[in-house]
Amino acid sequence: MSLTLESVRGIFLETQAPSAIPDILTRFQELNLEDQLALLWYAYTETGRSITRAALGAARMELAEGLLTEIKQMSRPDQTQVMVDLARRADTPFSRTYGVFSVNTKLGFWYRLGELMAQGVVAPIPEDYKMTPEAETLLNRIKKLDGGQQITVLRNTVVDMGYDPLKADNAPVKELDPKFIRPEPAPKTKTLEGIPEPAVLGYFEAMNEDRFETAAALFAPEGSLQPPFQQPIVGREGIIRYMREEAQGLNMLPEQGICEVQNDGSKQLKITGKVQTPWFGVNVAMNIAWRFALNTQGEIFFVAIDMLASPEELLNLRPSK
Ligand code: 45D
Repeated sequence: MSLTLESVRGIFLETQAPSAIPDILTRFQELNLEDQLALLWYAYTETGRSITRAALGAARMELAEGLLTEIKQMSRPDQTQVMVDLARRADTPFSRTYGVFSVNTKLGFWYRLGELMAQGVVAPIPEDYKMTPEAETLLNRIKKLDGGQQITVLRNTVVDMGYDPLKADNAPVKELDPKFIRPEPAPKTKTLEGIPEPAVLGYFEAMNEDRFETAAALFAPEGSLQPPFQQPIVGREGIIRYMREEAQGLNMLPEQGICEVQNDGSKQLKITGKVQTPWFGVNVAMNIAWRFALNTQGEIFFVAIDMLASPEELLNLRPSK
């Protein structure tokens, strides 16, 4: 029997609790725009996760500088309007420029803007701003998440902002942006007990060095990668493009795993561990599971990357009988 995407997407899924993040993101979109910005601001400033300076240097901010200069010269109401336009994905010149930035440049832009708001150079969220009860409830839910999930909420909302005419047509990710430079080398991938699979170990090793072609070559030609809360990306080319955009500078720290050989000789593995983003470095560890299906040639036919709800889940490798 040959592997199909449908047959492998659900492997080990019963060992994981559903994540709260998709629902939080849906409810966030239902808030009014002022609430959206205020809630993110409080989630960003009050959760006390600090961005590392090294990451900002690595993000190469030339592209964002233009917009930051422009925004500094505006009146306060216009500054607020620009932020609202970004949040509502309005088709304005400003939102279009932002919309085609890479993920890392978008994050860097908001990071600098946040600094300018804190300094009073750019209009802050008014001190007496009162969020609606819906926004309050959502903020409290976000505060209860662990650090890795909190920054995921921030990231996903920021990435969604702005107007991208290409995205509307489902065009592939563009490669306009400079490379995000890894601030420091990743820790060496250690061997994983009970996981002798070269494709899996090679995957972590290559990802930790940003060698995405090498990582993608470990996939079957029809292989796919399913990022957290997203549909699978099928084929090596698409996987490479995705990784260039989303995986630069990540530290992958797999800790444990299991490997189950199927009757047809294919394999299913679940590996759990931590992932660090260069933005927060060692300050935030994301608890992650990789669910791999390898074909009989030992190639990666499928890997899902899941954000776990709690550190306890790192040890849930087998379904409870
Ligand atoms: O004024 O194996 C606000 C893959 C609003 C690849 C703001 C992966 C208002 C394969 C916006 C709040 C990639 C899938 C200001 C693995 C306001 C693979 C500012 C997984 C000022 C493992 C907000 C990788 C700011 C993962 C500055 C899971 C917010 C990576 C900044 C996850 C937020 C990375 C930042 C994450 C968030 C990075 C910098 C979650 C960064 C998050």
